[in-house]
Amino acid sequence: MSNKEELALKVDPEKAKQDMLAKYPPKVARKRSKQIVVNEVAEEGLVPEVSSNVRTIPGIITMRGCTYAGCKGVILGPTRDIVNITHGPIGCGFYSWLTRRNQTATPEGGENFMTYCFSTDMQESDIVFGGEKKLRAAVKEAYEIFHPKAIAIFSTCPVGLIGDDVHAVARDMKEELGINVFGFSCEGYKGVSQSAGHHIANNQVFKHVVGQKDEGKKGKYVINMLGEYNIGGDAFEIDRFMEKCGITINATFSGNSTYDQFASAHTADLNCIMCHRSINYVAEMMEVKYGIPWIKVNFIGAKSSAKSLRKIAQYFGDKALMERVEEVIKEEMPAVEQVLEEVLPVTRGKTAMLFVGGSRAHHYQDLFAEMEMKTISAGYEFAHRDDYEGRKVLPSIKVDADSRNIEELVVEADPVKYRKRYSEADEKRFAETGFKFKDYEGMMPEMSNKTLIIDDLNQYEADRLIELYKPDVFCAGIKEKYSVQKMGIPLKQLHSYDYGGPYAGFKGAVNFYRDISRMVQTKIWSKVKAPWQKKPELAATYAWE
Ligand code: CFM
Repeated sequence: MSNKEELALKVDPEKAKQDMLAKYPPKVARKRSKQIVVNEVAEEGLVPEVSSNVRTIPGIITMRGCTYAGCKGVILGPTRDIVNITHGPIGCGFYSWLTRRNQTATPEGGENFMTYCFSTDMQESDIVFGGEKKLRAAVKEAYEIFHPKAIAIFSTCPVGLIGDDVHAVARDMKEELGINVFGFSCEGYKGVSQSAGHHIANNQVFKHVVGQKDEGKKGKYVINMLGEYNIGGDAFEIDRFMEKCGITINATFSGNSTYDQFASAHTADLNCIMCHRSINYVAEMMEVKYGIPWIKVNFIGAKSSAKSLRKIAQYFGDKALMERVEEVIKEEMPAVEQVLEEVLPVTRGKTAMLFVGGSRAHHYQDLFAEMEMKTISAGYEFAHRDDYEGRKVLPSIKVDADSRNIEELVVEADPVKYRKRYSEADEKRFAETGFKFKDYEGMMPEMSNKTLIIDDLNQYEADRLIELYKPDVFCAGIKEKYSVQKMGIPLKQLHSYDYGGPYAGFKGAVNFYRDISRMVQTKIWSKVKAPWQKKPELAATYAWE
């Protein structure tokens, strides 16, 4: 055991929790104490309840983003040939423009509008007298210049406040222009985080796009990859080895995707979910309406990738595919193992903390485990209880007013397009082999006892965690990066990958091993001292102290 691992284990997690809560006023402490949980895995993967998907306490400096970000930026952002118009003042459009590193590969003659920033640039007069007229003009102008297949309209906060009806505008313009135009009521305040934006985006894409085109990609094993956004080229790597295996990805939601991929998504035979939080709604609805089952996969980590490939092959139950998958794994693994061997002497026994989004704080633990690094604390920014505790808790999740605010679509089997994807014989085979659908077990059952699980971590708690545990690497995003590094700890951005990546699949694992081994070796951050660390000049207390 390394010194760091020993040190981490010496920290009593319950004391660490109390330490973090001690500075809060009683009401805040009470709320946060339900979101900070010491992990304990009981039989059947039962874990303690984590309060999540609840409102952030104002002023607490959260890591979260807004509903508009989850809808426009996360789900629709990576689709290259839909013109995405932000209806609002220019800031929302400008600051959500090309910041997420979702890459795309436009074929010869194809369209890519991602490099453009479309906005209605609302002014004070639009806020006072209404912005619908301006929005109509913007849709028309975008159509005349670009002639896209589809135009999407995203509502920012003021749109909801002044009551502009983006859906009515979309309907009218669809009729007038003869292309698909649809709107999203994804005002930033619509939910407690970007998670609400995912749900809103899922609903509208399902309602207005999926099922519009009956010709999908042809292949023997046709799947959709859901919740893979091609950050740093992850989807390219997944495409590479899928192709090697002979598996056809019909649509990716939404990394490197096109309008037609969404429109023909209902033709695939299996939905594979990477990021459960952002896209499970579409998967569920596609199952009900079109009969496509879904499974959870994880292509973060070489072993996890191999496992997920085997799971897909098992679903199809075809011997030739199973053999091909084994061959591909055998071809891919030596290069991975070679680099792993190189880095292990450095990474073994080191510690990591992960506080990211709604899925990566879980998935990346697999990569760290491959490097024999221990995750001592982790949490999501905006995930729900099922992402922490597993889908088994779904029936017990209380729907609060904030969630009720988001529309739940009522979906039925399509009388024409519904098609059962497997036979009775398959069903028997699934039962015999224990093959499970909709099988997300969540983050906590896979984490060790006594690790600290923290939902919606904030700046203050991050600082305390680092002071108490001194992890070897802290994984979060750009908002956290510099304050953590100033405390002497390297920070790996797991949203943007710090301009690196891909980290998915086999080649991605190699990249990650190398990047992390470099980061945990360097002492540079611990040597940097700010003037006030050498000579404190100011001391302060909180108002309630
Ligand atoms: Fe899913 Fe994502 Fe994530 Fe997410 Fe995100 Fe992202 Fe993320 Mo940043 S869709 S939940 S809203 S995996 S943008 S690609 S990295 S917070 S963990």
